[in-house]
Amino acid sequence: MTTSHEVPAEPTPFRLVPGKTALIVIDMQRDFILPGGFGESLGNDVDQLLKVVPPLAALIAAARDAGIMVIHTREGHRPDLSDCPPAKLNRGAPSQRIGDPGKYGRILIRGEYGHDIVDELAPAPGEVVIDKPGKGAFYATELQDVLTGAGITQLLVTGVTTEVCVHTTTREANDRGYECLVVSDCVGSYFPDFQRIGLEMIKAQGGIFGWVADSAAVIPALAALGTPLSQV
Ligand code: C5J
Repeated sequence: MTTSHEVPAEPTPFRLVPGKTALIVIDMQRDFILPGGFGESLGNDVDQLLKVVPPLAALIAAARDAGIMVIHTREGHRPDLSDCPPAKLNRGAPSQRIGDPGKYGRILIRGEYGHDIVDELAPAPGEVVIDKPGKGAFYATELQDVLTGAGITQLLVTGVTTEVCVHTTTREANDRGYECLVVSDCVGSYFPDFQRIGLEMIKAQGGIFGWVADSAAVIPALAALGTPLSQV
């Protein structure tokens, strides 16, 4: 077992700070991920997102074992759509818009089956679940208060989709002063090109808004968080 808190990340190693790190799991919702759901109805290849589930389940388990805070987010809206601006609502194919009936209930509506997180990644009792009406996890949510209250300064960022909600959240977290390590095999895009370029954009220019490493690099460092610093 490694005894280093340091993740071999790009563009530079990323040192986990005990007690300061949280894992954020963005929008691993049935509407985006499951076959026959909203994402697939838009013509997307959901296999690109489904393949994120096993490594992410392993990362979440490692975070829980290490005592790391795990935060989940869900993109969605009130049943009356009062928190969904027309600019967002009136987009996409008619009859497949937010609030319309889909295979897993009304699309991206809070309380519907499709809005909730896939069974394999279900939040554990006591874990924070942030309901967000936008792409970013800070907009119109309590996320900043949660992180401040817990003394968090670093985020391990995971979830879907890489170029949309993962990017929006990571960019804003970076602006708010958080060090963000995006876990490459635990984020997913429907589009392989966007996945590749999305990850490159994060770590370009000396890590313009974060670091990137895969879960095989992160999990040993998480395990080491349970090791006294004197042995690291
Ligand atoms: C999108 C998301 N892609 N969670 N949402 O609309 O990235």
